[in-house]
Amino acid sequence: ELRYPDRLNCAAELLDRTVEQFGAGRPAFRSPSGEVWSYARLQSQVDRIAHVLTSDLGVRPGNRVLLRGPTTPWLAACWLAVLKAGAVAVTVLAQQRAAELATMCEIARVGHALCDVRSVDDLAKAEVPGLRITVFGGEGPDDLLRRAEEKPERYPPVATAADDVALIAFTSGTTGRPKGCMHFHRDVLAIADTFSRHILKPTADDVFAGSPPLGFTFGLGGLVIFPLRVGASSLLLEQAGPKQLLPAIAEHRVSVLFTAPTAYRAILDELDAYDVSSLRRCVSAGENLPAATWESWHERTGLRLINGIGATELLHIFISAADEAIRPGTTGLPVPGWHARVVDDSGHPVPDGEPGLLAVRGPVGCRYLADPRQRAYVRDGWNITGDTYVREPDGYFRYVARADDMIISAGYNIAGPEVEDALLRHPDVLEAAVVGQPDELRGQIVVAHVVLREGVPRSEATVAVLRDFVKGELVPYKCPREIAFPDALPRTPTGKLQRFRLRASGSP
Ligand code: 3SK
Repeated sequence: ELRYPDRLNCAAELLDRTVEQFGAGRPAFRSPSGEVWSYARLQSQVDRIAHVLTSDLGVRPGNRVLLRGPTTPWLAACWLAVLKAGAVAVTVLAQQRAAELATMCEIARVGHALCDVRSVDDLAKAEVPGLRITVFGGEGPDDLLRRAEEKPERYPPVATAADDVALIAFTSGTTGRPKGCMHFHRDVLAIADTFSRHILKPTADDVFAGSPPLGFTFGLGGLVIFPLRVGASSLLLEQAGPKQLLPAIAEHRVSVLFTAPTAYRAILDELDAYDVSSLRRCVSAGENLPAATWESWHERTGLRLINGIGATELLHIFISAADEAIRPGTTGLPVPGWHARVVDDSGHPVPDGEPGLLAVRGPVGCRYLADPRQRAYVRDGWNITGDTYVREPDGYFRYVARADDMIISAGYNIAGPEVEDALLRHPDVLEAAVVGQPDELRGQIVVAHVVLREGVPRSEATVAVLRDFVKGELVPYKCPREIAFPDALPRTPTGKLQRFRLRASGSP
């Protein structure tokens, strides 16, 4: 069981405690330009920003401060400064637009915002009553960083309680009004002391990098919290699409990589042109990892992809596996410190081998801010994540589908991800999404939306080839009746597939 002192400031632990333990001279953040921030530089920048917050801007412990901008050391420094000052960091994505930002500010009752100058337009357009926006990275005399230069180098952290709220992270899932999830100071350390410590097992020599932004807790954990907890360094990439990741890995000798299954698949094509021999841990989360992608990655790199399921509600990953315990086609086992089971609609465990709802409990729990959906998410102390899973007799958890994404066709239950995995085994397929479409006769029919590799014709002949291929992999009733060939699949800014958009788009 994890034990933390009653008084705990997680930013002070991640920074000051790490410096005490590993020294101030080691690299903390790197940027693609080659700039390196040592822990000493990070510490003084964070402390100076904390002074600006409290003495110039009047931020008080418990105040909510919105953070917005591309992934840079400055954004990470602002996040640490807000927490050190005892305030609450409200993290949002740089892609979120004025209307969404206004809703989130209203839900979280945000009074201050620290915003990269390049992301300020939409925030200003949101016209949030009473919001005080402070820009960083600009030329103006009031720029946060200019003010910080004049402040003392040391800031004594506010002695927050371990269960004071440290951050509010928003999830909109794949649809609906955003929900603000509150997480405590102790939760921030708990994700490092469970998933990272037991699955990643990082050392101070590791170099972390990846694509999820810091406004998504997958990225916040993987690119800031986990490396700082062990005195390692993190390469913060503003542009982190498949095209930027490979050269960055090669140039900066990245050893721990965080990205989504589709990115692993996309970078496979370019892999031969780069030296990725520095990689030792590759984490896939945010979406289901198809076994076909795991196998191709293993074949080409010799590395065993670490699959994981996480949730903004629970801050980070709670089921996963490491090294030889990894079993392709499954997510893994509850991370040490976490418990998981599969239950029916009334919360009773279902037998192993049968599908049901995933229920988890552990050191972090879901706490929606003023939202009645809390009652549906937390039942009898278990967090119901909304995923359908099977627990195998040996205790491994296998993903089936999002609970509301199961396809029921002519009385058969069909999981879209299983059909997607079959499609992805075909060499012409880059991405696949399989959904149910209403049908008078069968209730629903299986429809596949397939992004083809460059040069493959979008023809009836390709439809026939893919249908035949799936019939060779799965029982025929799972074979898509219809196949569409879009240019790309609709995704949320965090990379999650928006199946509801595909369902709404109708038959191809
Ligand atoms: O939402 C997710 O899928 C997720 C995955 C890993 C870590 C954190 C999150 C929120």
